[in-house]
Amino acid sequence: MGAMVGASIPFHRNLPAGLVPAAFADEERLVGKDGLTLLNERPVNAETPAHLLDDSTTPTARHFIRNNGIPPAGTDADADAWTLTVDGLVDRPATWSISELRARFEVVTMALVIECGGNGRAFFDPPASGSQWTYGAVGCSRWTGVRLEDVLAAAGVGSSAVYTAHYGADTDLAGEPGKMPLSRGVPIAKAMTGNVLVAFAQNDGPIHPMNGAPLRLVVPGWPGSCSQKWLRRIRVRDVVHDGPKMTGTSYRVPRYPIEPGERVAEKDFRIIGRMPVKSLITNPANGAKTGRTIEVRGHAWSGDRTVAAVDLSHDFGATWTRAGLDAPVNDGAWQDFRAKVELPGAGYYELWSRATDREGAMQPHAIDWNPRGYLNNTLHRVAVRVA
Ligand SMILES: Nc1nc2c(c(=O)[nH]1)N[C@H]1C(S)=C(S)[C@@H](COP(=O)(O)O)O[C@H]1N2
Ligand SMILES: [Mo]
Repeated sequence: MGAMVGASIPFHRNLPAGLVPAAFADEERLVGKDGLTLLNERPVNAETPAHLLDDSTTPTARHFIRNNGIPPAGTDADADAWTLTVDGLVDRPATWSISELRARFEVVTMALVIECGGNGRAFFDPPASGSQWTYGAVGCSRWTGVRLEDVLAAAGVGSSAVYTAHYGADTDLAGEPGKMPLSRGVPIAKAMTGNVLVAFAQNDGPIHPMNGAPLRLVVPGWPGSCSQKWLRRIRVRDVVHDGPKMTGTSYRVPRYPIEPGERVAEKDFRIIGRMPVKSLITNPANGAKTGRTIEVRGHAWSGDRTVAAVDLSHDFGATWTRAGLDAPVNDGAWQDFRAKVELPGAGYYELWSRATDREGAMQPHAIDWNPRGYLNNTLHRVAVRVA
């Protein structure tokens, strides 16, 4: 509880079991978060302004929050008793505590991008319903945990296995018992990638309660919804998982290009796999008053791929300059870019960033419109004024 309110609680022994500290009522469970913009209160959805994502590693306090239901309460107290069950099409179903996971499997730390499939939805025209994320439903924290690959191998994945199914401890918004707000999964091949983690630490500290403490999946490069928080169970299935938010048009896009606003039959949707190439300018902040010389900084990423180049423009795309781009610190991390930009004189400018990945995929200028507002990877634009 102390971690959640951001201070020790001298009278903690007097706290009645199940009492929700008043701090949460005021701050809508953004305790321990810094500068996030609250989009929805129930469930809590909060994004990070782009300029607060300037660090190479996203601090825990600045990792966005995307909840589909009501998070379990008091998970910090439960951490010792928390277990993960692996069952379904496995030879040796098992239940492990977090300390057993630590002892049994190699513990690794990796910087991994989690981006909500609906990041950028706010810019859809006609609008798409759902949380109106602008740019900040993305983060790249350092996650410590064990590889899902190792966990599944220990359980022995059956030859007819097709998909994983992820279950968390959060509950339905309406409070209906046994009803889950979200349960997604990934193809076995993706689950067996070495950077998919069952994580129990974030940035060398505890996972923030709203980011899935004490145990969560981190599936970099795919929609954030694959990264089940408050993880309790992984079931291996011989069919594509059909849990809440796996079916219908959830996290799905049309199989073919459509016109904005066009209606598409449900059978013509496909499940989103890897996320597209994208970049984010984190310095300067949008709307900043600057001098003529600016250091432009940011990050670029592309699901399951590395980024090959980031180009910047300050003249609405007439000319482009290549930015300096770092290699990812590990597979699944975003890549930092930076460039010195000289603006010719006083006035209004826009800085545009455009990433291109190793396969030649480049960020587009216009949104590839889809009914649910997913995968907006248009280039990032930041306005600056020079006095
Ligand atoms: N149990 C559970 N896991 C979940 C969710 C949820 O509602 N419940 N939301 C998912 C979605 S849609 C996203 S984008 C990521 C966001 O992770 P974060 O809140 O740690 O940023 O968590 C995913 N994992
Ligand atoms: Mo999401």
